[in-house]
Amino acid sequence: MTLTTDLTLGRRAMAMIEDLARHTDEPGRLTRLYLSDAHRKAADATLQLMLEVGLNAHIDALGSVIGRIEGADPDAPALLIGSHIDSVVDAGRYDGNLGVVLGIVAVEALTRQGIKPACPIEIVAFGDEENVRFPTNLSTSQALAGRFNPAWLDGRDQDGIALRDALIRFGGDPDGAAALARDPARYRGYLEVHIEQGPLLEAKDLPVGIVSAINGITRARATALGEAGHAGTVPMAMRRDALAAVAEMISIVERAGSTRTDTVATVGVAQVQPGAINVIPARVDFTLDARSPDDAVRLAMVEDIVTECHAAAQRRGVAFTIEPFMESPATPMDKTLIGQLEDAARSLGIAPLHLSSGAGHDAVAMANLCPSAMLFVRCKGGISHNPAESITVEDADVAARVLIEAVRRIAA
Ligand code: HGY
Ligand code: MN
Ligand code: MN
Repeated sequence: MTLTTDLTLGRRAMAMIEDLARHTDEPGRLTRLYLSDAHRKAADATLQLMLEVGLNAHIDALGSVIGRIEGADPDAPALLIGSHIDSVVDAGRYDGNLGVVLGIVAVEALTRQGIKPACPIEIVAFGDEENVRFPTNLSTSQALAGRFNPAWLDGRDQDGIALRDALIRFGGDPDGAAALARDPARYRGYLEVHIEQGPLLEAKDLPVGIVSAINGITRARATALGEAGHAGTVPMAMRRDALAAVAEMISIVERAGSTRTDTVATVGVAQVQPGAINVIPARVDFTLDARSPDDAVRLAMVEDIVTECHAAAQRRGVAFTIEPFMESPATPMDKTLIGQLEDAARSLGIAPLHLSSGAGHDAVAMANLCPSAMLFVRCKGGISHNPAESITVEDADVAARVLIEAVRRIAA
C-alpha cells in the first residue's frame, strides 16, 4: 500500500541521497568508512544541506555533523533525529543516509510551512555506526550519550592506522570526545528512520513499520596460527593447516547461529597468510558477528562457539585466540515514542506494524542518553549491505510525512 501525494518530500530526499552517494573511497562502488576522505566529503556535503535548510550546523570533534533549529520554547528539551553516513564496503546508498536526509527534509518542510517546532530539533549524521574500519562500537553516537571509550582512539584499521591519527587527519579532535556528552535532561528523545534491511514490510505490503527492539551483537576478532609448509611434500596427517582449521570453525559458527530461528552468527572477514597456491596456510585472521534478541542466549551461543573452536584447534595442533571487541546489548525502544510513531502512522492511514531489528543502529547508543525509537522503511527484497539496496520515492515520501507527524506530536 503506498499513499500518493505530490511526492515533493520523497523527491527531495532521493535527490539528497544521490548527492551523498557520490562520495566514495572506491570509484565504481560505495565504500565510505569512518574518517576516510569520502566520509569527510560526505560530512561537508551534509553540513551544506543542513545549512541550506536553516539549521545551525557544525561538524563535531569525532566527525558527526550536527544541525540545530530552535523551538518556540528554546529551553524545552530538544528532539534528536538522525542516523549515520558511514557505510560498509560496496554498500547500498540508503543504509544510514536515508535517516539523515529525512531529518533534514522534515525540518525543511516545517520551516517552509512556517511551523516553528515547539521544542528545539537537532539533526545528527553519525560517522562510525558500521564499525567496519576500527574495532569500535557506535563510537560517535556513544560519545553523545557520554559513553565514549578512550581506548577506541588506539584501535587500528587493517593498514595499522590508529583511530586517533585518522581523526586528526580528518580534522577532528581526539581530546574533544568527552566534551561531546549531552545532558540527558536537555533531550526528550531520539528518532531514527532507517531502511528495514529485511523482507517483512514488503511481505506485508506496508511502506513503514515501527521498531520494537534492536538485537544484541557480539563482535570478535580471531586468529588461527598453524605452520606454513610445502603443499606438495608435507603429508596430510603431519600438517598444521590454519585455513583447514578455520574452515571447520566457520562450520561451527554457522551451526551455532542456526540452532534457533532468532539467532545469527557470521564470519564476514578471513585473511589468509601467506596466501600462495602451493603453501600450506600458516595464519588466518577472521571475525565473528553473533546476534540475538536475548542477551543470555547470545552470550551462551558465543561461549559454545569459542569452546568448540578451541577444541578444533587443539585437535589440529593449531594455536587459536579470539577477542570480543564489541558487546552491544539487546535494546528495547521507548514505549511512549513508539505510541507517538503509531499515532503518526495511523493519522496517515497506515496500519502500524511492530518489528524487531536484526541490524544494529545508533539508536542503541542513543537509548543510553534519552528515550529512543525507530521507523523502518520498506526496501526492495529486504536487500542491504549490497549495492542493489533500494527504496521507492513513494515510500520515502510516506516516511517523511510520518516523521513530520511524529515530530509534531513529540515536540508538542
Ligand atoms: O551490522 C549492523 O547491524 C549495522 O549495519 N551496523
Ligand atoms: Mn549497515
Ligand atoms: Mn545502518
